[in-house]
Amino acid sequence: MGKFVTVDSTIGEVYNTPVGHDVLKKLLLQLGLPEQTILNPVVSRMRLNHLTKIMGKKLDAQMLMALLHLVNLETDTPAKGNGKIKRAWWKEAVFYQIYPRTFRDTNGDNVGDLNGITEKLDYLKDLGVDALWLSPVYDSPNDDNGYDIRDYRKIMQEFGTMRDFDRLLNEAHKREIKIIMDLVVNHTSDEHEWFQNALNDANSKYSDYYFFRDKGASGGFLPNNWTSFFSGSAWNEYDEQGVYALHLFSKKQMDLNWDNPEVRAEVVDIIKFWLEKGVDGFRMDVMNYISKEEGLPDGNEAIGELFGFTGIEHYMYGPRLHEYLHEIREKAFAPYDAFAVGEAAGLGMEMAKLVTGEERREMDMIFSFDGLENPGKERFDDYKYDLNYYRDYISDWMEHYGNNCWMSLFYNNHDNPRMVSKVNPNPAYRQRIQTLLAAIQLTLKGTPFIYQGDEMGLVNYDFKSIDEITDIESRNLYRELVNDGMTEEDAFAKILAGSREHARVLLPWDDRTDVVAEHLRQTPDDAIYNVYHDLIALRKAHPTLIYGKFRVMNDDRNHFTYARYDKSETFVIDCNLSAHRLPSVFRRDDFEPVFTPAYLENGADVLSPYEVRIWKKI
Ligand code: ISL
Ligand code: CA
Repeated sequence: MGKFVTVDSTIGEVYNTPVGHDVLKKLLLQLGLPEQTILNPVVSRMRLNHLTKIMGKKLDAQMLMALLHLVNLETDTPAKGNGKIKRAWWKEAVFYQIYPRTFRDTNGDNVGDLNGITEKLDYLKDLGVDALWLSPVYDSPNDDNGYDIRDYRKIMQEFGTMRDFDRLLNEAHKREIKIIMDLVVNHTSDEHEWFQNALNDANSKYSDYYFFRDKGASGGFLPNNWTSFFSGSAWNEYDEQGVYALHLFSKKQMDLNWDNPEVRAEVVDIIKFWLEKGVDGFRMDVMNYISKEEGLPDGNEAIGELFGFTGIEHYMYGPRLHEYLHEIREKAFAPYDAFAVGEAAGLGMEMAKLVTGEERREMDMIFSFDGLENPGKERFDDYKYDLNYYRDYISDWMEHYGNNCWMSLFYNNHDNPRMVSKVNPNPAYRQRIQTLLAAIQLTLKGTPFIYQGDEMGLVNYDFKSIDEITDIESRNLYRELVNDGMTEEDAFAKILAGSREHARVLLPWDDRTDVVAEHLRQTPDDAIYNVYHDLIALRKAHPTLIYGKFRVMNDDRNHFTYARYDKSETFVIDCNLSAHRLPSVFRRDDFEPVFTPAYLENGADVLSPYEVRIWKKI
């Protein structure tokens, strides 16, 4: 049992609870303060309200209360996790995320399609990929590119037919490639028949599938102050019906009420429908937002300001989250032995342990996002990402996540600009940085998720105007910034820094040869394909790189050296995290290099910019 904390508890006591730990860490991260700020023994013995002194006026008494409430809702503590790691296919697999809309178009309408994925299965197999995660392919009006689902049992027309899907699945399985689907069930499209029924008939059972509030009941005021991730209030007004309905995302993505057991039963049915077809698992969209605090109370304004979204403390680790995840695990995933990875923006490591600890039977894995931005930075900030932070972040998870948990490893997805560009936009370093990122990703403990185009070394796209950007998040934010008085130029610059559109540009397949794998192998600039190919092969040939222990060997700034080892083998990965030459390298006579990118300055006792070398003990 966790310990009950109050305002009289010490900072240390709060930090020792799983939620207190993660929330305090997140606060520090958001403010760009080092963890040492509160780990310091003097500070840690101080009462909680001392935090307001450390963190400044950003943190008020009400915010502390909100924090304590969250901390006390969690009564469990994570298991130690010092047993043996259990083997599983999804721990050994290399995943590849496909954003179907921009992966591969086969009928000339410039929209990727299912047949395009089928066509590239051999390419993916050659690369060494074992499993695909498909972003949503279901019927959708595309307000948020398929993350607004109208019919969970139908394929999006632009992408093809159910027959195309069956063929894709079948062809993938023939090549021993697994497929996981995107399970978007925090919300449905407003065009889903459940929502339409609910809206048009207040007495329908579907009214309780969503969060409706009578306008009369709130005297015409919005039911609460929550804001949407895509700008503005989280409430839609329906004048004709005299109601409000909740949407954490776009105005056409209506939040489902998971407290209604019928909703959960529908979700179980949807999962089973696809598992019956033979899919191998799911990536669960905004998994940690499904349970909302009863009564949907107002969010704390200071928290809202700090994180950019008001109300988030009432659903990002909701009171019944564990219960719901456990329920769908037992009722839907487990009978099919299906795999489930949850998208969990905002969860820190201790919360993650409580969601992924294997003995708890909730999710197999989550995507944690705290590694994607530097402390004090947000996605839409224009800055150079310092990889020293990634080193610290990853080392922490490698060392403390526990053997009963397993992490996902990724830098990119459909919601983020390309990491290479963020680290250093200088094209001269593109190949080196991508190689470095690939080498780290493919030699750590965890499951690598390659995002489409990583293996082509894709960087951010040079959009010239807001008109070229279709993504709803970017467009809404742009409008909001301009409405708030920012110049169009500045607003566009901000959008460019963080837009998801960078990751959603049609992949540049070479249609002259159309044998892209072949093509990539031949053109020198596409050496990155070979880097991924060779690193995946190396990982597969040496289970030590998957299951082995991890140890950091070097603490110097910009110089990240770590070992992966077990009884039979030892690898050392030596990285230069910067654009400067490093005057030292790992070198020992009983080690041989097993990965040497083409640009390696042979024999030099220097690591060139962003250079990575992998050594193996002889
Ligand atoms: O919490 C956040 C703050 O920026 C976001 O990262 C949020 O968790 C994320 O945008 C959720 O993403 C997922 O759900 C969205 C969809 O637009 C994304 O593409 C999807 O990955 C709504 O379904
Ligand atoms: Ca097409």
